[in-house]
Amino acid sequence: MREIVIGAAQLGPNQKADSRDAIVARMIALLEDAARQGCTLVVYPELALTTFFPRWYMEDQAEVDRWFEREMPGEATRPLFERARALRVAISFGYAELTPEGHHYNVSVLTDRDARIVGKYRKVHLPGHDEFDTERAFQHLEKRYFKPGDLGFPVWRSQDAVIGMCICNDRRWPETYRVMGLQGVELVVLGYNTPSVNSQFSGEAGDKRLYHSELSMAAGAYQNSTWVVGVAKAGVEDGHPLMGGSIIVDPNGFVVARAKTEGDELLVHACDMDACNFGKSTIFDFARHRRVEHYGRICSQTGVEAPR
Ligand code: CDT
Repeated sequence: MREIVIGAAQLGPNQKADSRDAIVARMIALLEDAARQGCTLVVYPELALTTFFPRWYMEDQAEVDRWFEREMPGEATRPLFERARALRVAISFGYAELTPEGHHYNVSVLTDRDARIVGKYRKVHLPGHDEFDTERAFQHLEKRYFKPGDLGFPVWRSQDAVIGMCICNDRRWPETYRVMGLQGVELVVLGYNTPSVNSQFSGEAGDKRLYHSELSMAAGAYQNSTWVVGVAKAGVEDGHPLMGGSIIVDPNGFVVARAKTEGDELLVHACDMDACNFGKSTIFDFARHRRVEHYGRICSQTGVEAPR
């Protein structure tokens, strides 16, 4: 048995006016609770340190840059890293990264139990648009503020498991999980900020949004025989509702823990990495069953080419 007790630390809303310090204090409170319950890994949402600022159209780059971190840990996040090191709990969380070269990414990091960063992931699938869209009920400007990630979907061996990360919209794409699956991933951790309604279709709300989120993560888990931990930032943020629905999914695709609220909430589950072995050696034994000679389109084509 290779067990990791994992805490999925859903965050309630972060308002525009909330300081990084106040948000980090909430993250530390969840960390302390997780440590008391025996967790050795705590997963937080995408852009955990701020409001989901891509909902706001900004033209002034200085205004944009104040949502970004230039170093990690930085001044505001150092207390989180210090507490995690003292408690010997690894953490993974998302934030906006501004590199020394001036590039902007939507990223997440994974630490070991000594609070050393062992992995960084930069979001590959950026949803939304890059100019103000008058057709939408609200904006989703990730394509304006971030570059697509340039690190692929790496995995890392930590806590005797193979761990990978992705971020929010990535969870809807089977390619995300399969690229990690091909590296033997046993645990995918991810955070998300998903509006409760579709900005382009007011008829799509609530249950349907939650269903698609869960469906995507459960399918990714089952088809790659991996644990998936998906953690929301939820609740009404700056007047805009974000859905909750944080879940922990086992390698058979079953949800073993699910958030009940849209606030700060910790889900805890003891995840046995050896539970991945059966699926990986039978129905999803990639080496025996995959037929790459028929998969060429997946890497050579983006849009649909339908017959005339
Ligand atoms: N943050 C993020 O990626 N959210 C998207 C919303 C897509 S609507 C443009 C998601 O897939 O949940």
